[in-house]
Amino acid sequence: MTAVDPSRLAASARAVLARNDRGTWTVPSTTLYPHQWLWDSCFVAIGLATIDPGRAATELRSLLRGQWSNGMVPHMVFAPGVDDLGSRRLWRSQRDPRAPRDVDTSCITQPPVLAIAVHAVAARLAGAERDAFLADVVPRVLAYHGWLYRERDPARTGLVTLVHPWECGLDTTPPWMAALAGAPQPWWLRAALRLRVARLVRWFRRDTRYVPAAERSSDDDGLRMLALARSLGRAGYDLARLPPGALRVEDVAFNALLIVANRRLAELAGAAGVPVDDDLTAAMASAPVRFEELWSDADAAYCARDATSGAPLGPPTIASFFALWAGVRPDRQRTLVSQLRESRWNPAHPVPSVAVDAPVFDARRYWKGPTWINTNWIVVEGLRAAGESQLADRLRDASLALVAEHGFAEYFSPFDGEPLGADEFSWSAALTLALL
Ligand code: 2M8
Repeated sequence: MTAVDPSRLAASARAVLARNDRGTWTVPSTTLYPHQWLWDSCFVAIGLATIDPGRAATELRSLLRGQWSNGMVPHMVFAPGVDDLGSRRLWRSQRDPRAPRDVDTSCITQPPVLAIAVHAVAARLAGAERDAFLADVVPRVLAYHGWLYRERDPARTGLVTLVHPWECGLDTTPPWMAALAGAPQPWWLRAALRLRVARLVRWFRRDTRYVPAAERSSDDDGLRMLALARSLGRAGYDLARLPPGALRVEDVAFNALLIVANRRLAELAGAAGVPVDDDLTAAMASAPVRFEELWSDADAAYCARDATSGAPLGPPTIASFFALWAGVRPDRQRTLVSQLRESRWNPAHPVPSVAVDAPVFDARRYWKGPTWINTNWIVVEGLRAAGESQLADRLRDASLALVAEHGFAEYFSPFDGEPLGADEFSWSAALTLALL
């Protein structure tokens, strides 16, 4: 393992964040991702909190300028003047009266790490600056969690339902892609896939201009995701108005992070003196209990579930380990911890996003196998919460050695550490600061 020089590594991480800084918010990558993304900005704020908490607070405030009047925090806030496929033209948020008037946003959300980030930033602020930050932001985060439970868990199951793979953050993760391929498709999409014209989409793709196609989502997956975004628009992005066969998923990563975020939010609300209403309090209390329903005995893992049929969506992925942070049944916790020591989850550069022996594993393709720094950071937090500090330290050290040797790539081959996707990637740099 490469020896890590902490001050050198921190200096390079800061340089990446400075380069990607757009004043009040940070792009994930100057080439591939020129807009603001929800969980990227949260990870950036968590890292920045360790060196410049004032700027970290600004990052979160600027993210919230995209919040809708119903409380939804969109997964993207668009930079003015950048128009690419899959961005503002796809969503056209201005047509929706709930969207903000002064910025364009997407119309779906992303993993709710906002309360976790607000908590991390508030812990580094003091006095009047902290009070003002909490007074401004906490009511808006409460509105966000209120929206998640009101509109995405109308049956009050304690589990939030997602309607698009982009909402889960691990976009092309195998369980979602399998579910998407099996969901009803419009006739034109079926024809396009059969005639293999999806390849033509490559001409319009921004990502493959910067990154080899073998490291990104396949053209078919990409086209299905674009088509799904379009069809959500026809239902007004409203879960209740989706047609019967539409994709509805109780996602593991999202719901695990929501449990952690709920806890942080309850603490923040207490500190800010803002009451939490009864509905939200009840939802927060039932979430950890209902989360256990996502355990699949057959897979010995927490798996996403089809919200309509209740069927588990395999194969298990890195998301199963996010449950360590949420806090789960002790026997299941022990199973997860021992799996992290098995070779299929513990190649030279752990933790792969899919176990290396899974038939769908692909070492270089996006969320189908590579190791990511944000998921490692989440697993480190989970291991610490589970009292597994030795294993947490080992994974932290392995993650730091990976970026020290191979740079702040978007993701890495779990076998040889080859940097993949975008380089100079913001959350890899920011979470390096957090891990340091
Ligand atoms: C990836 O997602 C975007 C769409 O939202 C894309 O593929 O263009 C994902 O890795 C997502 O988790 C991340 O937030 C985003 C920006 O880094 O890129």
